[in-house]
Amino acid sequence: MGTQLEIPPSIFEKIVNAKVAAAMTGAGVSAESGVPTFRGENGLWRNRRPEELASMEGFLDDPRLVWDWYDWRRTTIAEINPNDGHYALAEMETVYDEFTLITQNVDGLHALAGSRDPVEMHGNIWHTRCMKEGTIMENREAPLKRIPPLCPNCNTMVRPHIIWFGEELDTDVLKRAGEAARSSEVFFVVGTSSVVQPAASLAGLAQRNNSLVVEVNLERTPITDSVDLFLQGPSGVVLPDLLRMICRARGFDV
Ligand code: BJW
Repeated sequence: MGTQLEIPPSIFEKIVNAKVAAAMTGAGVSAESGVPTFRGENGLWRNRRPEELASMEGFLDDPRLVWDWYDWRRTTIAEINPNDGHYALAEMETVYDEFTLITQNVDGLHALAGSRDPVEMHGNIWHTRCMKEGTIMENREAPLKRIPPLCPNCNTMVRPHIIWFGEELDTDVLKRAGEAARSSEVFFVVGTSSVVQPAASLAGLAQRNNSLVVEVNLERTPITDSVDLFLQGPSGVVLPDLLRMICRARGFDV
């Protein structure tokens, strides 16, 4: 059992009565499962910043190093499970008439927790893309037998099917995320530092379209001053508490 969150009644009423909601998550939601965040204390890898590793320049400069980083992350993620925050977000799909889960995370944990069709803005760590043919394939080998891995069709090196810095996001993915933010009555922003664009702009987009924006984070972020409600704490505790409160107010079994 968690604690009762302090939420002003007028805001809670909107959260409870909304029919259409969406959530945008970042690395913080997976932190309690054991996935390191990007910009926290353990955000560096071999003294390199994520920006140096997650870019085409970094990859072309040293594909083996970048693949080593992804192999380490894949091997870590393969061993871990979703946490209560992921499960609470999956449950939100049964609470609201429409609920879209948008994530910047590439770890696939939302789908594992039961979110039906997460909008993965930055791709998925279990997908590779051939550098020559552009073929996208699922590859769950962890650790990889060969680094860098090769395309089974043409033997060319593959890259992680992930959006790196300076790369355009997939148009359809961006459209889905934008529509979900625009049409939401409540927009939850969970466990993200809200510094990476265009994901960081979705909260503002939702707010300009009269959505109530609720941020859940351990710390304040650049958007905290402009959100309607800031719930400070670990998402694995805050989200189940919030879900319980919403369900109680709606008369659902909890
Ligand atoms: C907890 C918690 C707990 C911890 N409970 N909370 C406009 C202005 C300026 C720059 C740009 C701009 N538009 C585009 C750019 C450039 C760039 C960008 O945004 N740069 C900024 C850094 C300034 N964006 C891009 O390049 C994007 N492409 C693009 O826009 O194309 C068009 C274009 C190109 C060039 C110029 C202009 C336009 C692509 C961005 C791709 C990001 N890719 C990455 C890495 C690849 C994925 C991978 O390998 O995994 O995605 S970067 C990295 O950051 C990763 C993440 O998805 C992303 C966001 O990080 P996130 O999730 O917020 O994690 P953290 O670590 O930062 O924060 C964790 C948070 O959780 C913290 O707040 C903690 O407090 C909290 N927390 N534990 C709750 N238990």
